[in-house]
Amino acid sequence: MANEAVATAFVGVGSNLDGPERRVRLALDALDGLPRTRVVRHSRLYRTAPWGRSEQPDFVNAVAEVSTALAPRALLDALLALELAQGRLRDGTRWGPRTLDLDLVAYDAVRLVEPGLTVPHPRIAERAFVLLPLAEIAPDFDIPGVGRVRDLAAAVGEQGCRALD
Ligand code: A4P
Ligand code: MG
Repeated sequence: MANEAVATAFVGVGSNLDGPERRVRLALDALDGLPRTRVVRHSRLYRTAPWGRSEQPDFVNAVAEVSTALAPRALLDALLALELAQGRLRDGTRWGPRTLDLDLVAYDAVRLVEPGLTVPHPRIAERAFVLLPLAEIAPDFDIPGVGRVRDLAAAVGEQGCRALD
C-alpha cells in the first residue's frame, strides 16, 4: 500500500452456523488477504446471544480494524465476495442464521447512504455484539453521527455477550 491514501475502517464479523468460531477466525485471516488492505488489530472473539430473532443459535462475533486503500463501496464488495467464498447461506430471512456475515461498521469519518450501502452501519448503537468488541480495540473512536464507542458500549450493557478467551 506504499504511497496510497489509506483509511481506517472497522469490520464486524459474525457467524452462527457450521463451526462459527473457526469461521470467524478464517474470516479475520481472509480480511488481511484482501487487496490493498491489512488487519491492524482485531478484538477477541465473543459468544453473543442472537439479536433480532431469538430462535436461532448463539453467534460468535468479533471486530477488526483494517487499514485500506479501497474506497467504501469497493471494500463492501470485497466483504460480500468473502461471504460468498466462505459459503454463506442466505435463506432470505432478515436477521436469520448465517455462516458468515461481514458488516462495514465504519469507515474513517465517512457518512453515506446509497442503495446497498449505509456507513456507519445502521443500528450499531443498539448492538452490544458490535460495540463490546469494538470498545476493546477502539474505545475512543467517534462513530460519525452516532457517538464515542466507549460511551455507546457502556450504554448498551452486555446483552449476553462474553469473550471466549
Ligand atoms: N449493506 C448496507 N450497508 C452495509 C454495511 N455498512 N455493511 C447491505 C454491510 N452491508 C451493508 O445484508 C444485506 C445488505 O446490506 C448487503 O447486501 C449490503 O448491500 P445482509 O447481511 O444479507 O442482511 P441481513 O443480515 O438479513 O439484514 P441486516 O439488517 O443487514 O442484518 P445485520 O445488521 O447484518 O445483522 N445477533 C448477534 N448476536 N450477532 C450477529 O452478528 N447479526 C445479525 C445480522 C442479526 N443478529 C445478530 C447478528
Ligand atoms: Mg450484514
